[in-house]
Amino acid sequence: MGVVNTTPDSFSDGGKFLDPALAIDRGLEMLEQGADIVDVGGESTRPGARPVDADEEKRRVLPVVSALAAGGAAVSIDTSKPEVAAAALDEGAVIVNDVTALADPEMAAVVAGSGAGIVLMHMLGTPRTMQRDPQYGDVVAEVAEYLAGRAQVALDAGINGECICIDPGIGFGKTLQHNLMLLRSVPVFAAGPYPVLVGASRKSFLEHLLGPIPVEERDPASAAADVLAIAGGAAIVRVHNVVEGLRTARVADAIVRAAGGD
Ligand code: HH2
Repeated sequence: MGVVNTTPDSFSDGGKFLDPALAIDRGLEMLEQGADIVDVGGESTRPGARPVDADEEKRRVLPVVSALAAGGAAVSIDTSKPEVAAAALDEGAVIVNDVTALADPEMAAVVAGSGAGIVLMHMLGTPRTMQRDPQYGDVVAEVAEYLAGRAQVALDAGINGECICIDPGIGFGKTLQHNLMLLRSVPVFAAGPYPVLVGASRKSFLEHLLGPIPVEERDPASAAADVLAIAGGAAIVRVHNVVEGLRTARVADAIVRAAGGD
């Protein structure tokens, strides 16, 4: 899954693709580079980010979603607003990536009615507050229990189980240790009935581990996390650099499959 953020303030590509024409070019380039999914977002969720209203978010993402879908991309819309999701699905998006995991009950109805895929992600708190001293008793058990509960909410709303994907939410209300524990525990999440998505790309836990590194120099470190996520059974990795991300995924996947003998 390649990431295109049409925002002024995303932590990695903020301000680069505010112009829809540039965002479309970037998304089409990702498609050509081999991305299976292009995730389009119009509201940053980085720690401390300020919310954006639905009209502004739609203005940012809809032309991009529409052009990428027309260009043959499987588009995922990264939003927690039902109104934005519904409009993006009308423009051809096929997956809703909701970092609040259906916090707005209307979102479940939008997704159920459309037959789209849904990514349910774990976050502790909100982007404004999530990195203020996050605490868990047992982070892996709590995140797994939360995701199972949200998947049940999705099923109860009429979303087909085959359309559900779960994501432990790397960096969303987690300390370095929490992130490392979750990445190490991908097999726990992958043992359940739903495919697992992992988004470690360029995130600040890498800096907490390694010291300051500019975001655009974080791809090899991101790849280390992706390899272990894939070895642990992750089905989708969310990346900013599709060329490097795909090479990483293909090598990791080939090794996993060789080990399985199929
Ligand atoms: N991470 C980000 C945004 N959306 N969605 C899922 N499912 N999983 C993630 O890990 C995830 C996500 C944050 O990355 P990015 O979109 O690059 O930054 P920003 O939120 O600042 O736009």
